Amino acid sequence: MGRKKIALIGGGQIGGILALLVAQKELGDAVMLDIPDKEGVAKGKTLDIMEAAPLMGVDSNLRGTSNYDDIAGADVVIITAGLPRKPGMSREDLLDTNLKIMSDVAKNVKKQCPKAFCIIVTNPLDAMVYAFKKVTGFPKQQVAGMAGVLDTGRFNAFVAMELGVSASDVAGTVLGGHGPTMVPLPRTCTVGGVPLTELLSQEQIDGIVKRTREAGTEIVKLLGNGSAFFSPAVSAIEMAEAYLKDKKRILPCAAMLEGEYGINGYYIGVPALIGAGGVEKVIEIALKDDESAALMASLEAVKKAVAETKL
Ligand code: A3D
Repeated sequence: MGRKKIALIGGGQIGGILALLVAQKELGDAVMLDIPDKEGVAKGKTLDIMEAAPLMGVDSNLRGTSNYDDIAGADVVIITAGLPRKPGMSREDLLDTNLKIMSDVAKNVKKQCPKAFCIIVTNPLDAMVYAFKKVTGFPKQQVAGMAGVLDTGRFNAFVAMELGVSASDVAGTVLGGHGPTMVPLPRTCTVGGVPLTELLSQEQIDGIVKRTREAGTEIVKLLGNGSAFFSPAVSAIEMAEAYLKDKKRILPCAAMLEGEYGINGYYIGVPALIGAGGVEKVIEIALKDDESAALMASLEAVKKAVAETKL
């Protein structure tokens, strides 16, 4: 049994961190693919990491390319190809440009690695993962969007900061579309087994929910150019690792729903069981009326973006 092969489509800010994490965690060998104009960047970043491998004590071969033949037979494909936001832009402002890119990527991935577990990161997330699934025609288990892991990570980080405890002990969940309508669920969040609602006031919780919804925008404003890249890369790697190691992790991610949560035919953020079968199962949480209403409102935002793809 050889090493696993991980294709990284897009060698920008997130792509670079993904490559470093693949090597550091020895998940397999990585091929970073970018457009011909950026082939040098893909080759440069991967060579740079190869040269760090002996220092990190890890064995992973990485290379850069602009030729899709080089990703043939990949076990996992992580797609970050596309434009990121600039200050003042919504994720939906990226739709037209990124849809063209996503359609092209999807056709090539279908041809080169029809069995790969595919993780979409490109924004607007819920519409891009929908488009990728439509264009490839891959089974729903094989295609997931990365957003919930990150949105939940952000929520958990803010809770940990507020309480002064380890973020590892915070277990929150965020549902819904990846945007300002997302639905953090403080009611189900626990900290070391204690319900969050017993540890923080409603006002503090409301503040954390609001900050979580706007967390991506907060980073876009601070950076001034481009969007978050460390945490999105870590989040996508969690999903890839759950698949490659058959970990059966329950990770919030954009999954294709067929009746779960009363939603049919859309990708939206829900807790999903990820193992060797890809998205093996969607976990349903019994929602309170207000939570359910918030999820439906988020679905409307997702539907609007999906309608714009005309797929
Ligand atoms: P960036 O650093 O610009 O990298 C994108 C890369 O994609 C560039 O190197 C481009 O050259 C490359 N690219 C463009 N077209 C193609 C193509 N046809 N084939 C292959 N590569 C191509 O952006 P980034 O890495 O910061 O962000 C990538 C995407 O992730 C953006 O759409 C962001 O909005 C999105 N993003 C999503 C989240 C989520 O939580 C869902 C978080 C942060 C960023």
